[in-house]
Order: sequence, then structure tokens, then C-alpha cells
Amino acid sequence: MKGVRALIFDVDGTLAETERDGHRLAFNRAFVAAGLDWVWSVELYGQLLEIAGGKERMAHYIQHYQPDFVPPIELTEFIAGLHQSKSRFYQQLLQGGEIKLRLGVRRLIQEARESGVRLAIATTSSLENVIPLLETALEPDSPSWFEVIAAGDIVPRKKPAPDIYQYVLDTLALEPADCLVLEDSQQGLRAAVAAGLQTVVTCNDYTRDHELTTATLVVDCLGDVDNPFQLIQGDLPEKAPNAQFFDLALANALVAA
Ligand code: XBP
Ligand code: MG
Repeated sequence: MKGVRALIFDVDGTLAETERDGHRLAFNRAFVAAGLDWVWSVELYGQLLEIAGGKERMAHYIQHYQPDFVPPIELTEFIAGLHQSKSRFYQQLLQGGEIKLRLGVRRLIQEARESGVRLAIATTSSLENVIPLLETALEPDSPSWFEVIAAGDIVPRKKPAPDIYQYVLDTLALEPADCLVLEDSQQGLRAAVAAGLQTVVTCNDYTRDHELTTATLVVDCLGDVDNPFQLIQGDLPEKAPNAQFFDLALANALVAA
């Protein structure tokens, strides 16, 4: 029987709830440290998340919310410096152990490793932020579990462009039909689908209302034996009609369907 050969994970919002109490706080701390009076509230950040990538998000914010801002140095350079500062604050937050994996993530990754299903990451966030997240929230050696960690500026166009997923497919030398993606947002879903990949979306507070109709399944989380997922959109496949949580049996049934 044809089964899934690789699971490709998004990071922010999918592996862990990093945005509201992680990246957002780090951006705000970087603004304070730079003497800026910019504050990204929980609500505003939800809107800014439409722009993928921290540098791109800040550039968008300046253009639309701080049009009179005059940077002390060339704008791209200024944003790059601010982003480095933001990354340092984000890494401090990670070291504090505040950011935990989402329900079912550890179990699924463990099952994939035991079954020889290959693992990959496709994220907009930068590598310097992904590695410490894996090390602190998963296991210190967990970055090595992923055959490819495609992150940040490694491709010219960020999500919703398909580039990062295309890069992962090329590196794994697999066809889209052999893989399954786990995402949490519309931008990520668009990127994966544009690369021809089936995608399961585990939505969260920021992405619950996103347009997700092209997803194979939308659930509220991966779930666990004792904490079943809630099916929000899509139909469970005939081969796993009673699935209560997302595991390889369900992944295989989706890929075979
Ligand atoms: C999420 C993002 C990232 C983070 C910030 O990407 O859009 O930009 O909010 O990270 P994904 P950086 O869901 O694809 O992981 O500041 O490192 O860009
Ligand atoms: Mg995401």
C-alpha cells in the first residue's frame, strides 16, 4: 500500500504557539530597546501576521502604520538590525522554556521516526530562531531528526509563494504525492497547495477564521488518545473513518485516498 514518505512541518503556530507570546513580545521588546514607541497589540499582530517574515512584517508596518517614520540609517539596514535584536529577545524567551509544543506534535514526530517516515521543516521564520525552538521545546538533539530545515531567506519568495515547499521537495527528492504538510495558516496552506502538496491544517486563535478550503483536513489540533481533535473541515478518509487524533494511520489513509 502506498503510504506517506515524509511529513513536512510548518513551525510557527503549527509545532508551537510561538506568535502571540513569543515573536510578538520579542518584536515589542526590540522596539523598546531601539527607543521606538511602537506597540504591537495582540489584535494588531493578528492583522500583521498576514505578512510572512519578521523583516517583511516590520517593513509593512512602517509603510502602513508609521508613514512619517524617518529611519536613522538606510531603511533595509535599519530593519535588519531591528530584526537581529528581535531574534535575540525571542531566543531569550525560548531559553526561559515558556514556549511549548502543541498537543500531539511530539507523539507524531516520535511515531514518524520509529516508522522511518522522513521529517522536514518549511518555515518563514529564520533558522537562528527555529533551531533553539526545537532544542528547547522538543529535544536538544532534535534538529538532527529533520532531514531538511528550510527556513527564512533560503528562498527568494516567502509564503504564500510555493518556493520553500518546492525547496524541501527538491532536497528530499520526493514527489508531492508522497508527502503530507502540517500547517496552521492560510498563507502556509497557499504555499503548500501551490507546490502540489496535500495539507492538514491545525488552526489556532489567529487562524481559525482564515480561508482554508483547499486544505485536505482542518482540525483544531493534532490531538491525542485522551484529547481527540475536533474536525473543522473536510472528511475523514474511508480507510480511517473513526480517527480521533492525527497519526500515521490517518496520514497514510489521506495520502492513499
Ligand atoms: C511565521 C512567520 C514568521 C514569524 C517571525 O512563519 O511569519 O515571520 O512570525 O519570524 P511560519 P522571523 O508559520 O512559516 O513558520 O522574525 O524569524 O521572520
Ligand atoms: Mg505558521
